[in-house]
Amino acid sequence: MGTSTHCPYCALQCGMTISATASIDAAEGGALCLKGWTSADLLTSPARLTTPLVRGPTGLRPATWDEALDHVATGLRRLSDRHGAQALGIMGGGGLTNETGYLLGKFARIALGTPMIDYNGRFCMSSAAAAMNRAFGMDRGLPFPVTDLRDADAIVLVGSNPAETMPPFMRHVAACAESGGLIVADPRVTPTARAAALHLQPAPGTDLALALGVLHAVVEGGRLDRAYVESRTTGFDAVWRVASAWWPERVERVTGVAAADQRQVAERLARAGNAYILTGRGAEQHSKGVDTVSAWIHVALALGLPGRPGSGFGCLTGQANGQGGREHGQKADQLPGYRSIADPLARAHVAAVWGVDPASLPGPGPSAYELLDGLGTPDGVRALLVFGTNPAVSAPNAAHVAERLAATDLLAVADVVLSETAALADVVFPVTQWAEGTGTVTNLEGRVLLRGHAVRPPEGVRTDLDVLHGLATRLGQPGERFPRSPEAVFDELRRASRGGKADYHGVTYARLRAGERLHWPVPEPDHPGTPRVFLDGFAHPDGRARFVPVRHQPPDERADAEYPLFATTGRVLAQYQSGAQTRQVARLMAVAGEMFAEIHPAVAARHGLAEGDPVRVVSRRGGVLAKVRLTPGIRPDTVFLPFHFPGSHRANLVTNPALDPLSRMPEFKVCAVRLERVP
Ligand SMILES: Nc1nc2c(c(=O)[nH]1)N[C@H]1C(S)=C(S)[C@@H](COP(=O)(O)OP(=O)(O)OC[C@H]3O[C@@H](n4cnc5c(=O)[nH]c(N)nc54)[C@H](O)[C@@H]3O)O[C@H]1N2
Ligand SMILES: Nc1nc2c(c(=O)[nH]1)N[C@H]1C(S)=C(S)[C@@H](COP(=O)(O)OP(=O)(O)OC[C@H]3O[C@@H](n4cnc5c(=O)[nH]c(N)nc54)[C@H](O)[C@@H]3O)O[C@H]1N2
Ligand SMILES: [Mo]
Repeated sequence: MGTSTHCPYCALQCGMTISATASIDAAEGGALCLKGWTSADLLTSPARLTTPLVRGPTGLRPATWDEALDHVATGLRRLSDRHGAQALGIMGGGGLTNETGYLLGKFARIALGTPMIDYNGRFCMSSAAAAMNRAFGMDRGLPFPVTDLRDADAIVLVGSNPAETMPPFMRHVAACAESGGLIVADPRVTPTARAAALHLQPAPGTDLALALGVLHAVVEGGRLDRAYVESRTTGFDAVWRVASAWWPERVERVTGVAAADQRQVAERLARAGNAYILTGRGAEQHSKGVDTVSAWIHVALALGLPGRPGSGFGCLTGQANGQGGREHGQKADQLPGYRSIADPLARAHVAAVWGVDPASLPGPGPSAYELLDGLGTPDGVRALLVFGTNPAVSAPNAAHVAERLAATDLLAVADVVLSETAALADVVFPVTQWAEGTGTVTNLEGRVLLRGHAVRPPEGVRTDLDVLHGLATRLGQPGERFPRSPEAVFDELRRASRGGKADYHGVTYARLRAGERLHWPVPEPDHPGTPRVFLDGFAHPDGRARFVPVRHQPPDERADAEYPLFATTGRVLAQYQSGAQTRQVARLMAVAGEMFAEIHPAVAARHGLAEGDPVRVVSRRGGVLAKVRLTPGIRPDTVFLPFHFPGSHRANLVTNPALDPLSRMPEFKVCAVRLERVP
């Protein structure tokens, strides 16, 4: 017998049981991927932090909890007195529980009094979220249960590689793939693309044009669902004015995707009884990520898919709590319940729950990259608290970001291991990880899960909530405002989210413990939850979905004689994110222990590069060292870099921090590079 919990990694949140010896079994008759099976290795890893660390003359040294908390609280007070509260900032993460994310937002706004808080979801779901909000009036990554996909006749995956990034998800699309209904758009032949009947290989950063071509083909083929467009949407004409000029042959010249294939996509979606379009980071992590997602939403709307049982549009959320992490206030512009911090009614509601004057709440702050870029500058943040993210590796333009992190007057990091960011810190708080604590996460379909406390944490570590409580009380806050009990925090979150879009008021630990499957919104404790939103109407006041005209634009950086190739970045199965956790797991390092660059054999030959050779991939910002991996399945103009490795192997040494104007998402997925041989 073991204790049941959920995997620490992706947004699928597979159930598992852990035995006393920290071995793992899959729960719910499910499967687990390699990362899931080996996740307990980290619970007992020697890399685990168990003592607070404070920087002294010779580097980080062990300290007591009181010393570490006093040091940070004193520094926060001093810097706030001297430079104002906006000199204090927080970076949070979408892997944190709802409780921690909620309390981080509250801590920033009322214990620090600063608008300077954002989180790593800015680098993840922000473009998807902005586009879903714009089109549907609400952002729930999958507006339907993931199991609905099992009955799909056609699924288009745009820039998503779930065979590596959510392996158990492939079970839900297996039937569709077997019957020839899976379509994948990716510049590489990924394991996901191999399962597809039709693989489109667009040039990086051209997915918006591709969507315009498919929309054109839908209309040209007489497949527009006029009744749906008229009764359930607004704005189609303005969108068609743009798309009418993007006939598939023109789109082929921009994207490299054959006009016939674009027409195939339109035809297969239109002919399918049940059809879905889903986007991943490949389409979204661009300086025009929001418009790109919008363009694909338009294809779905033209075919009448969203809000129809058995069909739909969705974005595949990434992190364990990537959905809940973007709902309860650790985002710069947000208050709990997916409320806007600029909305007077929202401010009044949340201020009442917090027992403060609404006028005392700061307004919206800068986005993650802007916050990091400003660290240590006269108007920027001088004291940064980091919870659940490792931006020294995962932020774009990483050499610059690491420099800015080092330029702070005070950097405090709460983590489970000495991440590359923690290694730069003045104070490190060793905290509990997933199975060692209790808390809720909200999975990719908007279902709230209680992650049980399954194993005892090592001596010396505390929870994220303990750290916030310790700091808040030292800053003069009443202790009961920052509870240490996850259930107490959740009960407050329920009230704070009440009446908001992401309404958790009816979710209770008792219901979750009893095994109820609750998808938000859940307005009241007797409400059964909402597995499928949008069936009766969209979340805009008029109940309609909105077409918003969007235009194709080339990537922020063009290829030229000096930088003739495009680099794109992403993931491999056996590593997770910045690798802070998975690089500690020997069984994963044995599979994917080394930085590589996927390069087309013809391009490699032109550069005199062979399999396994060291290569420097160089952009206008810097170069990354990697081993050549000859990859016939990648576009010859494209080089693929995984971003899981540290130091000189960081893919983010080359990435472009050009930001989407709406979502402030950086252009992780395309920048201009050249290859240099390494003697
Ligand atoms: N093993 C593993 N699993 C993970 C994670 C992990 O780090 N490792 N991270 C989790 C998180 S937080 C996230 S967000 C998800 C991400 O999950 P995915 O979105 O599936 O992951 P990525 O590898 O970032 O990108 C997907 C694909 O986009 C392609 N791509 C690159 N540029 C473009 C482009 O311009 N257009 C198109 N159409 N495709 C492009 C890449 O080749 C890649 O195969 O995975 C989650 N699961
Ligand atoms: N080039 C490139 N860069 C990317 C991307 C890309 O596709 N390409 N993808 C982006 C995306 S989608 C994402 S989501 C980000 C992810 O990048 P990061 O935010 O850096 O993600 P992680 O490596 O998961 O970092 C989480 C940190 O929190 C720690 N941790 C784990 N559990 C806990 C906990 O309970 N409490 C606390 N306090 N800490 C904990 C982990 O040890 C780790 O150090 O990277 C982004 N960066
Ligand atoms: Mo992500």
